[in-house]
Amino acid sequence: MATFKRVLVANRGEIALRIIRACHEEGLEAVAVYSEPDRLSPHVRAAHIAVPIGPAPAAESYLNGGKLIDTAQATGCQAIHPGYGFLSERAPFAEAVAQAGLSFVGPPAAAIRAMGDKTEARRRMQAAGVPIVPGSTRPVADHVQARAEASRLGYPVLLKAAAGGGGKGMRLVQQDGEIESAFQTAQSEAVKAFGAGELYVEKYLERPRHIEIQVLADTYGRVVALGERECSIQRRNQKLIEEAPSVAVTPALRRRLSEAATAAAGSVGYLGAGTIEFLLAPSGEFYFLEMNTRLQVEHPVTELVYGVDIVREQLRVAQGQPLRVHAGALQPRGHALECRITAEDPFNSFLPATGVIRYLVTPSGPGVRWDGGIEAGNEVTLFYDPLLGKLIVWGDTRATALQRMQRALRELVIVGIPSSQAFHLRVMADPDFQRGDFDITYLEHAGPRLLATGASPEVTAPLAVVAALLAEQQRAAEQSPPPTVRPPDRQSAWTLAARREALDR
Ligand code: MV4
Repeated sequence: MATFKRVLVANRGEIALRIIRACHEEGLEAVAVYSEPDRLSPHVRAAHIAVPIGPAPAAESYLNGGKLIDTAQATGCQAIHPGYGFLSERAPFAEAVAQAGLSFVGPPAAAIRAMGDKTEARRRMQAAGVPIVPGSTRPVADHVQARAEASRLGYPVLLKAAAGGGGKGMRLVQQDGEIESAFQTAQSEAVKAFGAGELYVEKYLERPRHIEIQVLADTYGRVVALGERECSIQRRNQKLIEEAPSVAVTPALRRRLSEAATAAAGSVGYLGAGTIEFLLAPSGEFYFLEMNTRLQVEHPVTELVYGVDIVREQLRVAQGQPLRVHAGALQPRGHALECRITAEDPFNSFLPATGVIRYLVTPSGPGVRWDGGIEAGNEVTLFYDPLLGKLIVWGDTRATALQRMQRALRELVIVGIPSSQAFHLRVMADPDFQRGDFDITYLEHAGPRLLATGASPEVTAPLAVVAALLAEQQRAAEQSPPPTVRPPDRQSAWTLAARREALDR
């Protein structure tokens, strides 16, 4: 398998920048792509070459597979890294990349396909000896079959879309009388969302935790598990806070989860980085939920406690190199927490916010990592997900990490649009969260209590406001240009030469 010289990063925001940095550390050049509103984004300037790919709507830019493949070929790339979201879990795209003579930095298309079909995934897991949630392993044909399955399992049950995932098209059914109408609703939702109406039935687990296992697999037959991430702190299927390790996972349970996860990945011929999601019941039993066949948003907490650069490992595996992870050394060290800082107003039902970032101070110092994709002058629109950046901390213990996260959250200054920052501070100060006493229903229950006092000056501290005003005034007084560099509008030979020169110096 050939080694790469140049990789096209088919994504935007923080993950594009994260991948470009990994490319540089691996000695590879990166090609960025950007839509019109992203022309001033940091990922554009971080790359060796940046290519405009279209207007704001993702369908005309970051989801345009043909254009991305053409761009990779035109710029002399050997590979495409899809990041997360967008084209990352589309088997036809992975196939088209290979067809074009390029490497896809991700699993084989067959593995994406097997895990994307949720009932096929359940059958495969069952065959591999991985525990699955009790329920059907084939789609049910109609509400009559669904009812038969439900009475076998006992209520409550969940109707799930076979083509679904991530909670879309899911319906909770509490009793027999509700199943016919629930079936119709779930089916039409599934058709709308995925273009396929097949549904299956699962026993509904009450108050579980969401635990996922990071795996890495190489072309030499090695599959390793990098422990768990605790992802129970979520709201409407959007994770807000993740951590590693989980307070609910003992070393013995970690071994069992890891064994199940490596069996799962091995059984579909997985390659690169992937994540097996489990529900951990209060009883201590765990069940396979689904596999995410991509790099995940929350990968950094695993990196910090295992000392592994997951994106560099992806790039190694894609070049046919062996994993640099040593099984004997796979012990979690210390504790990591991640807060997703989103452009959403927690005091207004988490309404997505838009506007221009006027002033930004990102946290740093001991044990702090900021994986961001925006800077002052950038505009936040509704075209893409609301993630502004991830604040990740490491500490020798969970208590240290919690203190450090609070310190780092107080250092963060975002002026121009509301963000989830203040909400994170309240979660960090919550006794239930501090004790580790939570499950997937935590925010549903604790959210209202945490938000009861309304917006307060805890983050809109007077000093930060003054700093922002001073910076604005100074800029105006000096008539200086805004602190952004204009990206190349066109890829002229001059632009490309200048970029290469700058790198060679
Ligand atoms: C479940 C469940 C309870 N029982 N399945 C939500 C997202 C999708 N990946 C699967 N989900 C769930 N499936 C059974 N049989 C509860 C959820 C669930 C959930 C899972 C993980 C993290 C957050 C969640 C929030 C609500 C529901």
